[in-house]
Amino acid sequence: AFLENVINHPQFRDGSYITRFIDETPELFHFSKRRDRGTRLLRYIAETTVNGNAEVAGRSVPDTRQPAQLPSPFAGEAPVGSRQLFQQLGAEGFSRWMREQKQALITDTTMRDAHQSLLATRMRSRDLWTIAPYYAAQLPQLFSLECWGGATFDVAMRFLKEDPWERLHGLRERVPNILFQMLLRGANAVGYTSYPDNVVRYFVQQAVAAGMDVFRVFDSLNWVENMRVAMDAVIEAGGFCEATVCYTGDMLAPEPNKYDLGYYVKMAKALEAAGAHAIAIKDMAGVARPAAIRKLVLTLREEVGLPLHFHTHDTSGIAAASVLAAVEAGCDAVDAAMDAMSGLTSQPNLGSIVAALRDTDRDPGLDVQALRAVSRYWEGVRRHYAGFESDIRSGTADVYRHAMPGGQYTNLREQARSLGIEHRWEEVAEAYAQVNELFGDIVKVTPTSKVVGDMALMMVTQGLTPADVSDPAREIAFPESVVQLFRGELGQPPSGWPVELQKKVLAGAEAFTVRPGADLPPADLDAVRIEAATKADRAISDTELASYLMYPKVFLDYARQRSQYGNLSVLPTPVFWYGMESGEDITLDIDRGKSLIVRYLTASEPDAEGQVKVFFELNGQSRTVRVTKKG
Ligand code: 3PY
Ligand code: ZN
Repeated sequence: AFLENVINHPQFRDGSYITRFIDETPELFHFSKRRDRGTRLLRYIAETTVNGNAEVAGRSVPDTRQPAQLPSPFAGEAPVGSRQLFQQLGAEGFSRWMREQKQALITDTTMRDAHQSLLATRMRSRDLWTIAPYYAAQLPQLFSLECWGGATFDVAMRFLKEDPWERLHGLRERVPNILFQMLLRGANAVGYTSYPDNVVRYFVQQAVAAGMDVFRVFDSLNWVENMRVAMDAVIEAGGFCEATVCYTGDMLAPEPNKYDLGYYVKMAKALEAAGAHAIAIKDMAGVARPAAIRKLVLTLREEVGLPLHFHTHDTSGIAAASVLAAVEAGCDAVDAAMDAMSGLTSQPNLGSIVAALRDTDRDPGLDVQALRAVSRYWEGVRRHYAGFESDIRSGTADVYRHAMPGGQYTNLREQARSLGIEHRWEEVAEAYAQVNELFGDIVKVTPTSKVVGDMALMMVTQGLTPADVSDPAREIAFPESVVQLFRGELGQPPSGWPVELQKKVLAGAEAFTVRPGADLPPADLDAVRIEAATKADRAISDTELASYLMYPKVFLDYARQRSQYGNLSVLPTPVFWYGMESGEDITLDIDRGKSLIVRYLTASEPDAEGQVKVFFELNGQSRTVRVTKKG
């Protein structure tokens, strides 16, 4: 349509001023482009209204489409916060400040771990962007917002059809003053596999350039060797390197135990020596009992000179006791989730932790009213994701036995359901604990936790006991992820793999003991960019190259949908998942100062070919979209 407009224009036909024509008549171009965007969005809405979004098929439907309630508007600029302090002091100065200051510093995990753990990571960018300016204006005392990394990167593209980098840019624009924090899986970056060193470096550089500040770097086997490349990349790119000790097992167990106090102290010292700016204690399952964390924090405060940041999950129902014990013992920063997104497999309750610390010498100094208003917003947002809520209603002491990470628990339950064994969940949880023992008692966090989960599901579905698995005479087709783990593709546990089981799993194949990145040839980034551009049939930006390096297929699928439908992050969440209701109006802000008003009228019955006509008004003009009815 644009080309037709151009070709038929008299100034174009007489052959003059071709470029001036384009320059002087931008409204023609804009009109056409906007209409094109409108058309593509209408196509998505029509298809979803008629056929639904496969990602919510068979799931519970929210009982409301009401927008979440925003706090009252505010005026003025965002007050100075942790980010300006970081920029002023530099990473090392900021690290000293963190350790010397008195308040309990609070990280809000709502925008990353909380929805990863409660809602299968499905929170859309739009819902994060909408509340972001309120954080900047009213909660500038927060230490950081954990808002990126972990599973969010993959899920954004795979299920939400969004660009994770646009999410980050959009947040940064709206929150200039509070540190942003991400979870980086060391050599696994934001994926489930080992990447070449230069890919990890490139990813980190792009993240810093896009506005990420604090990188919580961990290794899924607590192998410091495997963390160095990512840590160095963060430090070199100017980020704040929060190197992580993953907490597992029971540090206070009376019997000999490889995850004892000495183990953690040694690891924390190694991370300090490797250049970390802070140490995170990452209790991904929520098994660090209050007495254990107290002792660990007291000891680490003595043994290392870096600030400490405690992270846990509330799967047990009592994790706030551990957070308060950590704070009492002098832990510098702690993680929590906004009330409406807290509890169960998520982080403990931020508002309640703040209330519990009020008027103590560690009072976090947050505005209670602002917390309440922001939490009310999240409560409304959460309703739109009812389809992704899991069926757990209470905390469970069972977690002390199986030690599943909070971010995995609901996911594995979902996998069990899809295999038809959800009613045997207790067996799955028990098998998970048994697999851990078979594997030599390892750290279980993404991606090793996924391997343990795969094996546990296989044991339950095939009725295998630990004795069957170990028995050299019994043939077992191990999941591919287990073979890769025992080959050393995710790295090495401190005392190696159990020898007999490794022999059986590898069936003669060779294992390696060097860190995986040492053996992976560097990616030829220019060549990969050309490959991605060829496959996507368009130019690839620097950040898109980083996405493609992490998830080539997922990125290409996303890119295809993006060209088909345009930028879907402009759609309200109920519309994205469920389409529109007859007579409903929505306003889509497609660009600064440019919006589309969409009204859905009705849809015809399918004709003989299954074609449905879907009738809309777009900015008051009738539009019809034809959709093939599925099923
Ligand atoms: C992740 O890697 O996504 C995690 O949340 C680990 O706890
Ligand atoms: Zn977590």
